[in-house]
Order: sequence, then C-alpha cells, then structure tokens
Amino acid sequence: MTLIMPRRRFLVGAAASAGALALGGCDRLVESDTVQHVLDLAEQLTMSAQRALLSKTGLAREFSEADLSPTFRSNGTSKPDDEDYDALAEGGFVDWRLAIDGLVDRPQNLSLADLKLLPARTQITRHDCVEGWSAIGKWTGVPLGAVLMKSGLKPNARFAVFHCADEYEKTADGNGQYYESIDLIDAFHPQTILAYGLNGQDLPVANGAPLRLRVERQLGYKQAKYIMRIEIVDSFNQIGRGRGGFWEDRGYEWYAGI
Ligand SMILES: Nc1nc2c(c(=O)[nH]1)N[C@H]1C(S)=C(S)[C@@H](COP(=O)(O)O)O[C@H]1N2
Ligand SMILES: [Mo]
Repeated sequence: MTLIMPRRRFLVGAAASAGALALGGCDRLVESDTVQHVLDLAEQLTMSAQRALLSKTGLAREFSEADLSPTFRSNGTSKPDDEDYDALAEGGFVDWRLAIDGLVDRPQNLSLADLKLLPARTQITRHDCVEGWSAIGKWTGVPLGAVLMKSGLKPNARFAVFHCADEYEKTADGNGQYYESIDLIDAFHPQTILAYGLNGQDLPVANGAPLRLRVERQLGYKQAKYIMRIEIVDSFNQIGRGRGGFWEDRGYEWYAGI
C-alpha cells in the first residue's frame, strides 16, 4: 500500500505537469491547491527515491572548531626522502606542479596557485588510522571533482590514482612508492578534496605538503600525502602490485569505508 499510493500520486503529478505544459503555462495550473498538492507529493517522492539511492554516498560527520585536536600527528612518512622533493619544499613549493594524466581529455600541470584559484572547501573531520589513533583536523582544499572537470574524463575512466613523492619501502621489485586510488563516486563526493591547508595554516610537510587527499568516509591510509600526479585509469592492474594502493598491495582492503 505504501508503495502503491505514492506511485499513483507520482503518475498523477507527472500527468498534471504534462497537462500544464500542454496548456502553455504551469503557473495557471499550480494556482489550484489540489494540483499544487499533487505536484508537491510527486516532488517528495522523487526526492526520497534520490536520497535512497544516494545513501551510499552520504556525508561524513563534520565537527566544530571546539572539537579540533590540539595537534594533528604525523604518521607514515613525515618527510619524503627525495632530493627533488627537498628542492621543491625549499622553494615553498612554487615550482611544484600537480600532473593529471591518463584517461583525460586535457592533461594538466597545475601549480598550487592554480589550485587556490578554484573554489575552496573547508571541513572539520575525524581521521581514523587503523593503527588505533584518531585526530580531528580542519582541512582546506579544492574539491577533486572540480579539478577533474578541468581535465575532463574519457568515457572509460573509472579510478583516480594518486602517485606520491615518498618511497615508503625500498623493495627488490621497486614497488615501494606510496600510492592510493579511489573510484569516481568517491572522486566526485562533495567532501573529497585535495587539501593544501590544515587548521588554517599551509599544510605542514609532516601532513603531506603541498597537497594531500582527504576522502572523508575512508580510513587513514587512503588519505594520500605528497601528491605529485593523479592518473586516471580504467584498472589498476598495471600499477604497483596491482591492488590499488601501497597498503592494499600489502593486504589491506581497497575500500576502507567506515
Ligand atoms: N604519501 C603517503 N601518504 C600517506 C601515508 C604515507 O606514509 N605516505 N600514510 C598514510 C597513513 S597510514 C595515515 S594514518 C595518514 C597519516 O596522515 P598524517 O601524517 O597527516 O597524520 O596518511 C596516509 N597517507
Ligand atoms: Mo594509518
């Protein structure tokens, strides 16, 4: 019953809209209370159907300034052991560029200034590391979706891979470079940002300067620091050991949603 009634109302609403169009003006029809009521019900139904579908992409909790951790600790690499990175850091990252390539229409090379020209988002969220600690920080950056709109995506694009400046482990197969990946649903999630600020300051080197990922509904190891390049791919079989990330290659889950 609850399923059938809204469906009928929805159909009536749709018919009413079509009728309004046929008459050449919606305004006259929606002046009638009954028609307005039917249209309202149709809109509510559409919205709840949308929300039901979108629950998988719900928002991570956001906190207030009062909840901020006094310090946001560093974990994993706290400074890449890399000469090129050192030179960039010494120059205040003025010469750093974010490469975006792979399955894109327009490969990009973006400076920090370019990224700061795009609309920014600030969010206070809790970071949860699988090693058993959490911290609440205020991140500022540009929504990844906005950056990907600049490059455009080829029809077969499926994942964004974040290549980092740090080699976390020296390995015989040379696959010790830190990297991570997310799918396009997470890439376009409104809280997925490329952060260049932490707690109102420039992002510290210890936390991933000049740019790190915040993909808020996932665990700490997904939050790639020291991003140098974003590669758009249809599969990550050929990257690292093929599991989608440095820690995934060592047994962690690729989807670390909480
Ligand atoms: N490039 C890079 N990104 C990384 C890591 C790393 O070692 N290198 N460590 C990950 C882990 S396990 C965690 S918990 C967070 C730590 O972020 P923080 O240093 O800002 O606390 O970064 C993640 N991203
Ligand atoms: Mo972590």
